[in-house]
Amino acid sequence: MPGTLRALTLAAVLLLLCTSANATVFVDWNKPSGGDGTTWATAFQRVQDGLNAATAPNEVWVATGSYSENVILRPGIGLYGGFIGTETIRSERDPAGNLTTIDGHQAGNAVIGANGAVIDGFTITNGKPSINGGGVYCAYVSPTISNCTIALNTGAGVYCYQSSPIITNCRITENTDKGIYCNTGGNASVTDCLIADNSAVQYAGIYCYSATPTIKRCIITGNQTTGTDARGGGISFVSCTSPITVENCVIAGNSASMGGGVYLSLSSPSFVNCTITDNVAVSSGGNAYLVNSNSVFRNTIVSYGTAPIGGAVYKNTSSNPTFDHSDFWLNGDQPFEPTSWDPTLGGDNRLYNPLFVDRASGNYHLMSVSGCIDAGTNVSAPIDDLDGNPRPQGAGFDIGAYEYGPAPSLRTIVEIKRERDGERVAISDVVISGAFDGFFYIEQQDRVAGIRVVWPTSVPMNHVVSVSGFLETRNGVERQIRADGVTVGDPDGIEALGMGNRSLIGGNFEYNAGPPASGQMGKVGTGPNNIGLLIRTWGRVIPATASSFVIEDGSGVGPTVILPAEVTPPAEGRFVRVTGISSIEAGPASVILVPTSSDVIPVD
Ligand SMILES: [Ca+2]
Repeated sequence: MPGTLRALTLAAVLLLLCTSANATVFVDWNKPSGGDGTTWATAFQRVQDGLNAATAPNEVWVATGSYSENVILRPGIGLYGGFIGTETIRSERDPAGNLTTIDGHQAGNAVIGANGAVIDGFTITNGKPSINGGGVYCAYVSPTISNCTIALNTGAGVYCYQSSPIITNCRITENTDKGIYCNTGGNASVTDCLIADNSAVQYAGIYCYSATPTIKRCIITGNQTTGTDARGGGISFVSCTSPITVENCVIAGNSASMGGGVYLSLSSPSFVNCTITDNVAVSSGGNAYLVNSNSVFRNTIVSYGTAPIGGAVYKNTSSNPTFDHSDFWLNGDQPFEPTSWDPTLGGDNRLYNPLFVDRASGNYHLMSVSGCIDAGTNVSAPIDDLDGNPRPQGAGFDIGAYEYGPAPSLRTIVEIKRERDGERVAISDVVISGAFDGFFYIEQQDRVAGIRVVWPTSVPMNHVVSVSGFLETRNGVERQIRADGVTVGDPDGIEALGMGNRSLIGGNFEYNAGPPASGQMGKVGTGPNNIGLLIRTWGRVIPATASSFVIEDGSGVGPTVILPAEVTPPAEGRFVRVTGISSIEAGPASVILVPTSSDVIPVD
């Protein structure tokens, strides 16, 4: 080979090496076929083509869309979804907004793992393996699976055999044969995941057989077995002999025949700062069922379990579990089996109502008045909680998955309404403008904004108050705070804001339907939003029901006035002055909530 040609060939080889060593590979189903994957414009159409063209440690970026493929990851290569298809740096992507789906189209596992591979930002669905697997299949490999939704696979969400994947910040839901299955060996790490509504003949949510996983900050809920005499609704360990810790987890609302929440056999994992609640067993062990297990349950709430035998815990005679600084509450008529066994004795255990913020909707944070606050031990306690907030707060470690602590201090209700549903908020120095059964309204002293507060205990009208709690949207329309703490201060009044009926509700206030929602829904383009404010209006009475009427002021808009239980509406045609809270029902329909009988006064 002549010298010049040899030099040129060498240069070409070097150029090729440099290109492949640094290049991201692009995939976008919506680009013309025949692309080489080197730019978004010339992207591959298929994920697997992108993976096959990549060289470790290159990354493969995939644009939003649904890819009907059965993807085989490659060692050391990161596969990232959630791109719109124009980004130049990875942090510009938005996996939640730009859904990127690998659809296994019932033709095998949706994804097969590889050592050192990353899959991040995908929805992984519709996998159906011939034997084991489902969404993601790992055998002797340990990929990282992060920021993924692994849902509706026929089979397991993630199946591991002799594998140690890192699974973090994933939603693993509605798979037909377990959420996560760790089979025979491996040290899987499962953190910050939701494992919900998965089913299986038995062992539905997470099932570990002869494996040593670490499970932290997970919510395991709504998983259920479908077989007869089936074991393990939420999380199950069988023949797992090495030390295992389950930490800062909520295990709630799962069901099975035996062990609705937790099933242990020849396994003794430690449960630290967990909330095991509302689990159901058809035959025995509502919250937990132990066979030959010596588990330690520390700083853990065991509540509201349901089973004919052992609503809280069933154990066989060869099991010697320890409950330490844990709380038991309302686990049915026969909480423990055998009945001669009482794990609440010793160990500084409690029999407190944990006072969850909203058990009905699965919000298992503690109210400020819960006895579980500061009642835990610091022994082997975690440094954070399920939300990732630092422990301890206050005088000591709390019992349960959530540590009660100070909420971020927001200055005004206006600022609070800008926050999203689920956010924990706090406000002080506001006035109770209306008190009702099970809820009240607070208003800023400057009368610019008010908001509904859900709180089970009655509070006095016209007092200063401090509130902390979680933002929600009631009936999909009205923002409210589901309070976890309320402190009433000195008396102080607030004047109602007079307005015509047509001004009620007002326009949208920085409204975003979400989820999670933020701002406040209103009417389109009709002035300042006044939902939550104490208002005053006038008009003629049109009877509606025994405890409400419509008030008509000639504007053609008639809000419904809802009266206190003991008050009957004024006679038809009377002209009245009404003082109450501007509220909203689904529709949206304007509603005025009247706190007291003296707030409706005839003026004709
Ligand atoms: Ca504490």
